[in-house]
Amino acid sequence: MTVTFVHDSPNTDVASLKRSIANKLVFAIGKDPISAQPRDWLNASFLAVRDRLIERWMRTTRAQYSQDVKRVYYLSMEFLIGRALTNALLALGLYDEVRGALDELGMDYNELVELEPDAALGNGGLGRLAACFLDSMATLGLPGYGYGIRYDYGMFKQRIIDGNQIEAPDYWLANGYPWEFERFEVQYLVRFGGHLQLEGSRTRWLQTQDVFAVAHDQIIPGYDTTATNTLRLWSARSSNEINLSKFNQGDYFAAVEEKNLSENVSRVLYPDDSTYSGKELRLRQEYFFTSASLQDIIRRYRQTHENFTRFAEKTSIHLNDTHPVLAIPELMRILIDDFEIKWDDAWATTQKVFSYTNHTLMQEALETWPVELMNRVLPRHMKLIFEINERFLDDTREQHKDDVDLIRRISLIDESGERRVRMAWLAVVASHKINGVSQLHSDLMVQSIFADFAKLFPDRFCNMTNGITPRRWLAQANPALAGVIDHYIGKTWRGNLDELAELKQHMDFPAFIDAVAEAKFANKQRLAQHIARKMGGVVDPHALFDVQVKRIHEYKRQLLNVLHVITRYNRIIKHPEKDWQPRVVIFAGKAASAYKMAKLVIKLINDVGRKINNDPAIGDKLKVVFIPNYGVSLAELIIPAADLSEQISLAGTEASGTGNMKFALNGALTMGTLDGANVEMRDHVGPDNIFIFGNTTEQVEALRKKGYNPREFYDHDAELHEVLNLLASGHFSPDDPERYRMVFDVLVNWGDHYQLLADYRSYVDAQDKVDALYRNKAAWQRAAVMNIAGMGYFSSDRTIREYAEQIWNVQPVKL
Ligand code: HBZ
Repeated sequence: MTVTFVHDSPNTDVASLKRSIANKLVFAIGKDPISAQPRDWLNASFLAVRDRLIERWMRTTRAQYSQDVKRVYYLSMEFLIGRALTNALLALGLYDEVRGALDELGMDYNELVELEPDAALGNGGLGRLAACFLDSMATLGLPGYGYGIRYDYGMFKQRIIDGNQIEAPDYWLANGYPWEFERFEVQYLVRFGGHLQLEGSRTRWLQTQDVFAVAHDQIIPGYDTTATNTLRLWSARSSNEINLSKFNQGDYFAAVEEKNLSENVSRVLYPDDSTYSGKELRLRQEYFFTSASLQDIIRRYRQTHENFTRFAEKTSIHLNDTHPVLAIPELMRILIDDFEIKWDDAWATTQKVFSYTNHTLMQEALETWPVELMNRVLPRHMKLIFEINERFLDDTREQHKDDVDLIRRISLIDESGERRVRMAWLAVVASHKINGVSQLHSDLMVQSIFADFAKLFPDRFCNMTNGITPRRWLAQANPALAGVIDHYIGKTWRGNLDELAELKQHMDFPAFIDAVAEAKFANKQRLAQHIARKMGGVVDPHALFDVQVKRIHEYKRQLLNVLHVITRYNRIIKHPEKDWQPRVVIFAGKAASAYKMAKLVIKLINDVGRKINNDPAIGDKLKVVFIPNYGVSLAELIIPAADLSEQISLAGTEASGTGNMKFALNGALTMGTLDGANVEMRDHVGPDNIFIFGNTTEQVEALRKKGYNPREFYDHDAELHEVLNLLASGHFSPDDPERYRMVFDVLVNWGDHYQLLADYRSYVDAQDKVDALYRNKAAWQRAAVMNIAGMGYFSSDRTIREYAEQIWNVQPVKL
């Protein structure tokens, strides 16, 4: 039977859209326009827009099936999507029309979009990268699926009270989320615990505690294409609604509690971005979504294939960091236990299917799970990992006789203390490709954490420099600048960011340079208004906006930025008569809730800000602002308004950074170390258009080797000495003079692990150069344009093309 379907109102003119939105309001939401609230209108708009994506979505899916395409599955614990409406409208080319329709309905688009929840199912760079990748896969027409967890509570909301970070839950689903389709019929049983029983050569996994994973789909529109992809997120549903025996025994609460407990697995995002949490619930989350995803992937494959001989040819599964690594033993389990495939065949398939991205070299971020915990929660998987390890070590022993030290180092099981499974090692052993996220990071990766493996499997390691989607990070976030660019080089840069290089041809036209400067100023006014409205502070948009927004972490060195701020403050106090370049130093970012030092840094920024902002001797020459609750939507507001972008991590610690790219694309100049992707950005924007300072990775390493003594810098740099003493004296914390004693100790007495004092002088000198250049408006604007024009390479479309060609071997679907 063929069913034909045609949308009642496929047209996309203002009048048709107006009718659609009104119809949705009445017939889908059930609200009388007379009493409808703005949120109802927003949801009605959502539904009207969604309708116009569905046909494309279905056509894409049908084409994928009929062409028997190879699919790529991006498994990620985090997707930091942000708001969806504007993005969808730009993808469909309906932005102006829907704005116009809402306008005629008496609704203000800008006010409505503020009501959309900011889907924050991620911590930071890793989660946002996944969201940019979804956008690029759809835009390139690649058959790509995102798989993750539909957390009830996303990244916590941050409030600043008395300068302290206070966390509040982010119940982003409170008002419903019309962008998703709940698929009650797509659910899989995910099992935990239990025990194993051998039946001949077969292993049975029995008496498990089970939970259902229920699919929730979001449409991922491609830009300027009918290709449309899916993000499938899993939500936990109790397998036995309530425990009937307990219920019958009269223990109603215990019965309901059990149901709640099993559903906890998709309750909340772990808000740590750099140290992994060894909690059992986290392990359960990891298995919950990888198991459901694997079952779904296999079900889809089996709809068109009878056996697994072509599985690897048709399937790529990408592991976004080690969080989904349990997918490896899960695939082995399904192939061996459920389909009775022989070990060697199952393993060959597994190795062809998986690839893995590493996002950090930091030891404390590398996941290891205790064998004891694994045995208890996932006994079958633990057994499979032991067997994978045994075979791998046997193979290696054959080639590297007697190197017991090597075997100890590369074993999937760390035996040095409590036995633990090394998840990154498992990812490396089972994947055909392993990539870092910038050239520097990929180089360091094979020299440091994966050095042994790089010798064993040199062909597996590669680099995929990160990128960002130009749709959200220029077209959507910065319509003012996007409009100027459109005027000079046309609109197609959205799909081909390399075209931005054409802007260089207009460099000598003052009208162009002025228009770029005017867009920047308008964005600064927009941000100044936000600061005034939300925080009551007044900042002058004519001042230089110096911005550091990202997670708060010692390696990112927000504290070095504060040392510069205090330096500047001291200088102004000493010479108030000088003609200082006014600056507004802006910070934003969340600290992991258990990270004491990061929280102290937030407090410090706020304390320093209070002191400086209220000092009449300082006036407008220097302001310090901490904007609360950083996230995707705030980034869209802040980044276009920046003149200077602070990317000042200790060389060798930031794998790539992606904020750095967003700022430069929006015309900010970078103040950066030679770390992560900053290195490649320097090559693309030109060394004269970026402020590079500080030690290189080699120098950092050399200093560490020879025995770094921060006190030498404290003793020999008078200005630094004064800054640190002022900090320790309680000058910024008269209510608690000892508050920053520890900060002083960390830097001067306890080894200054991230070498702030070693880079201080070169940082402050580079900041002086910033002031000098900013005074020369023409020269600054030229450099800003060189940044915009040089950023084509950092489109996530380029990154995804590289993944598709070099790792996944997938082609676009033909539409
Ligand atoms: O991934 C970041 C890197 O720090 C950054 O340099 C890079 O640009 C970005 C994208 O490749 N890493 C993270 O954001 N990591 C996490 O968010 C994280 C989350 C949970 C964890 C560990 C790390 O358990």
